[in-house]
Amino acid sequence: MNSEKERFLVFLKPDAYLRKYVGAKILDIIHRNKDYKILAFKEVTMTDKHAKRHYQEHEGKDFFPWLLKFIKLGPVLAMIVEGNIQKFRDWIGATKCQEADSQSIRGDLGIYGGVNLVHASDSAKTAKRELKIWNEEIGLTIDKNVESAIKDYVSKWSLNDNNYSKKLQKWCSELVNSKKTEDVIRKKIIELLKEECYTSDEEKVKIFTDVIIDACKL
Ligand code: 3AN
Repeated sequence: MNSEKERFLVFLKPDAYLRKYVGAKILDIIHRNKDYKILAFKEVTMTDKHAKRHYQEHEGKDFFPWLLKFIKLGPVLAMIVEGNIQKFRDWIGATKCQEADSQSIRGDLGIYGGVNLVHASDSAKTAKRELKIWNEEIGLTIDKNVESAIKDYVSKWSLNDNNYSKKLQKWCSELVNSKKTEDVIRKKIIELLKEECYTSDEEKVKIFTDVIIDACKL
């Protein structure tokens, strides 16, 4: 097996940032895994320019407007990771959560479609391109002092263990299979997200819910 150490871009997407415990859990798993070394860790709000540059290969596709709305829903947690790209990609799972292996991060903890928690460069060539973009856009670079920032983030958001992944997945599949009306499912998703996101920002929860429901319709 190819165990070559490569440097690549990983970011936890706004769904992982907003679903506080789930994001902290994923960060903790990466951080504890001896196969990977986190060389940079930065909370970033992507601008329109940055998002379009990062996802330029998808411009013009039917899901592109949705993708931009999703990725700007909130901050992302950006990292430079050292390890094996293919192994990391296998661990996060297939792009669409409902098609990902149930043991993978996206299959286990992702909600539906592209609301899939984690981005990771898909090859050494892509990694080079993405790291250049993220360095130019937000100054992402190797930082020797990442340890305490990661530990602080994980300990801050691991206090509660609200993880409603399975329930959220179930409501999305009921919507896709037209088993209940969109109104009923919207209310159920909002209730779950309010607890997972630990927020009183109702508007944010509402927009997040819209993004999830739209992902079910793509
Ligand atoms: P991956 O993140 O698995 O490498 P990409 O790079 O093909 O996937 O797509 C970038 C992001 O765009 C995905 N992570 C996902 O959020 C979204 N996406 C990709 N393909 C689709 C699709 N067919 N429908 C909805 N969203 C998609």
